[in-house]
Amino acid sequence: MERHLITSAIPYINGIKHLGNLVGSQLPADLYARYLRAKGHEVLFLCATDEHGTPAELAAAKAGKPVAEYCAEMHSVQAELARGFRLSFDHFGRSSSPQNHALTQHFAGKLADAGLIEEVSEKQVYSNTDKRFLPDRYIEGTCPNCGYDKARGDQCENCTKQLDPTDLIEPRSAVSGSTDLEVRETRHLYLRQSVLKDQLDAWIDSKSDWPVLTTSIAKKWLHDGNGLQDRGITRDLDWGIPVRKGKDAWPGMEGKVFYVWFDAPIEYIACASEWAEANGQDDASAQRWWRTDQGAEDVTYTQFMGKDNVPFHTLSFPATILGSGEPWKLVDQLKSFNYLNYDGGQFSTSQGRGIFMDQALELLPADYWRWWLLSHAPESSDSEFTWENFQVSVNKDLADVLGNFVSRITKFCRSKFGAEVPEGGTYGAEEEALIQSLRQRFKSYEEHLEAIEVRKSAQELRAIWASGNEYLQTVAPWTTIKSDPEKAAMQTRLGLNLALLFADLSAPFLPDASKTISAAFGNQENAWPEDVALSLETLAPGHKFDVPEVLFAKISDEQTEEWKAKFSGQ
Ligand code: B3M
Ligand code: ZN
Repeated sequence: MERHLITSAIPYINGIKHLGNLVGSQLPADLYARYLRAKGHEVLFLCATDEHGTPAELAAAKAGKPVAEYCAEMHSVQAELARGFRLSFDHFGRSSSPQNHALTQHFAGKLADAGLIEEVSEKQVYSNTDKRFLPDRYIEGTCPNCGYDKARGDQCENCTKQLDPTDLIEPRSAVSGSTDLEVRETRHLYLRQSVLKDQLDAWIDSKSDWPVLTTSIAKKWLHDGNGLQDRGITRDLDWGIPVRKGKDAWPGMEGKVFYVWFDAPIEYIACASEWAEANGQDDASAQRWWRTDQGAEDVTYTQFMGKDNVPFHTLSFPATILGSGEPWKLVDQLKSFNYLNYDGGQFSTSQGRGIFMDQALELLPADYWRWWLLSHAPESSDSEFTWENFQVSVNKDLADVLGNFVSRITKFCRSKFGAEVPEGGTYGAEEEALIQSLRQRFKSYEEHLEAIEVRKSAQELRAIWASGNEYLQTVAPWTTIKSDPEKAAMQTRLGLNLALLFADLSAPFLPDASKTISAAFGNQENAWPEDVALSLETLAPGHKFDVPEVLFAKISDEQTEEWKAKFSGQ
């Protein structure tokens, strides 16, 4: 049995996420977690809300609520939506937790002890209109790197470059739009990442199995221009984790908080402590996943994220961990995703363009979305959601292939042999050939899942379902029964077992449909096959079953048109 720690990038608290956010980290992480659990491995799958920094403050101000109250409410909303999409987190934590406060302050103290923190007097943009400093997202302007005119003070969304507010061309306040800005002196802590450059470089070089999308982004920030820059890790904000050196006050840093990107990845670790607490276990059970001196040496740690998050996970967070000098686990496998676009453009929260998690679940059950999103995951390049494509995918893959197979074989059996699995004779050439081909497909399905090749896994799963339909079509038990009822019974028995096998294999993608199918067969213990031929003998003759309810309804052209208009934004 292996031990797998899995984290998904933690979504910002500032509102409900769209489907592009979902497919960029949480959903593929869930697929992988479900697969590894099904294989019998020990898994700890963690996610949380990212509650600090300017996104949280700005959203709370917009909602007219105190920021702590806003965060608590949005956390519940996001947790509920995660359940709706069947995201199987072992814990969905909060970066504002007491555990993360303490751990973030602890890391800052360790980094200071190691001489990796520098106090810098720097120039920050101050808004005379708003009477405050404008860090990060409080300021917008044109990106000096690519010319995008809505770049934020912390990062350009368009080219992923990490920025400082003073880098922006034609800056304006995101609060008031004011351009009455001036530059003032303020003191901040900087993490001396540049000192760790060679260590980080060597560490990234040791990751020969990382996807190119990941390493190329990391290498770019290590070597382009002036190389790895030191990063400010404190801010002049009210909401956040107060700057302390471990448990001690930090003279000169009163009233300041840590930068959200400093404490957010530390929440991956703190979240394990939240999980332990929530489950009535002591903290040692959390450290068993994170500290290589306390049991985590055999843990494989995999992170999931969108490509814009890669620099923070390959450089900044590892710099925090390496710099602490303590034996925390570093990431082993880092799976990053490109962007999902929406119908010829981008998803846009402000323009209401695209589909958001709550709206999606109001239209259709989670499995429909999970299937489309995962089978079209933006892995090798950006991908695009269109309603036409969604309709085709649901109707063909889910309704015609998987749904139809299960309904056809169960209904046929009920009408010709009754409510129990029939006996029948032994396999013939067609059955042997089917098993042979399924063995091959199952092997490559597992290999793709193991390698977190999301689209390829989906394709292979679909091909497995399709081979069931092809088999039925070829052997046609409804014809065989006229001349050779024994043989038709055997074919039907195999068909019913195939339906159950499909349920087990589909569970990581389609947890609900998988349950519905297994329930029809009396809630067979969902077991990941060891061997395809053996699995196909799970349902013995005489085993009772029901015809499951319709698994997937087809999407009509009218619905497609209606939804397309509804979500186009204005
Ligand atoms: N909250 C950005 C995002 O939601 C950020 C990720 C933090 S991961 C530690 O894409
Ligand atoms: Zn840019």
